[in-house]
Amino acid sequence: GTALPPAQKSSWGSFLKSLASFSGDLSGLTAPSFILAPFSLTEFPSYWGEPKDFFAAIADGKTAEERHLLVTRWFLSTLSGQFTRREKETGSEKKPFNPFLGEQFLGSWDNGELVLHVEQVSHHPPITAYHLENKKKGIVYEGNCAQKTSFSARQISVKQVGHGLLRVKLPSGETETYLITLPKLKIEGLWTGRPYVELTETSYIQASHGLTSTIKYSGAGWVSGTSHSHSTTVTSGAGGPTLYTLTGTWTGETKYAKPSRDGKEGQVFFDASSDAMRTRVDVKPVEEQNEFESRRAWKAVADGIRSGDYDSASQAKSALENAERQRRKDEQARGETFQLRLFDKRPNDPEYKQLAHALKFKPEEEDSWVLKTSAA
Ligand code: 0T9
Repeated sequence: GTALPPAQKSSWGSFLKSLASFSGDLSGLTAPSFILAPFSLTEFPSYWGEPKDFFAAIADGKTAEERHLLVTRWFLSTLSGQFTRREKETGSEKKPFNPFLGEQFLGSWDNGELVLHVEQVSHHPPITAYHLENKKKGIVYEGNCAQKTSFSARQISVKQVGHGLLRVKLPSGETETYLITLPKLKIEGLWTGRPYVELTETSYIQASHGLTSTIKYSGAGWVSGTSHSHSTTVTSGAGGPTLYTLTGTWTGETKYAKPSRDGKEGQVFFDASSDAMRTRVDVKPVEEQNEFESRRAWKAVADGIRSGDYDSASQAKSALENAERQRRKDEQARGETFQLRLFDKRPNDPEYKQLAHALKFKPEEEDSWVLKTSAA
């Protein structure tokens, strides 16, 4: 990374110092202005929909095994957008807005063939719920995510708390479900003022038909020595015999390695390097959005950041946050609690628990959020 301009060096230095005393929730952190992104965390679930053709193709798999490989391909193909987009576009990871309770992000692809609903379902701790649906193909991906952050000497470690459930409606009328767990991430490059994300440890895809994908992440300085690497195995059940091994990088090529049940060793499984495989979400112009939609609610803050007018950005941000605090106070005074508009909480989700149980490593959280039928 290149050196920071002198004007930013001291603010970055004191920012790093303030990080050391933080743990748990980075969302409330005040970051130097040059590291601020002009958009909210509620926009991030759109990365799941960007490889829209891979998402749609899941329904074309003729067997459970084919569909499992297609779900795995789609999952891996979202990672490059999720974790390298900001760095690619601006030279470093950026700090997004901390969404307000009930904030929405609504979008679509291909004139409504693929539709995304996002709602901030909790503010403390921040939890985002999303629902991505291709009705024609009978595919729904619904999930939630939160982050637990810890700071060590050289890096920030972020544990993604949450999970997704992908459902495919088969021609037989049956529904196949895939539990998707989320990787841990490290934010590196802090000392040079150019933070970027690397993924670590393991995430899983557990299907109701019994197949399991185990995705092991590694980066530069690890065994493979290449950043953004992964090695993925498809086994029949967690710990069962390996049917496929897929290796490569999630920003470039992934190939079938040995074993490969269908004899495709050496062939390309998918290639993430082309931007053409990921399509940006369509969002209504701000003037046509409802008052809870992210880009409308945050417009003044985003405009300030984009134009470099950080004073007006920070004023607009305070105004928004004060109004939110006042709303909560008013609700409390009336003896009300905030009602979600798009999602219903499903505490202790039995479907999630059943699939999570099939994994040796059992994720902790068990709540899901389900899109209200009135919103779908
Ligand atoms: C869900 C994703 C998540 C959100 C972001 C950690 C992070 C907020 C959460 C996990 C998406 O599906 C995938 C991608 C990137 C994650 C972000 C990377 C990041 O740095 C931020 C945190 C909160 C910060 O902004 C810290 C400030 C940092 C830019 C410099 C120290």
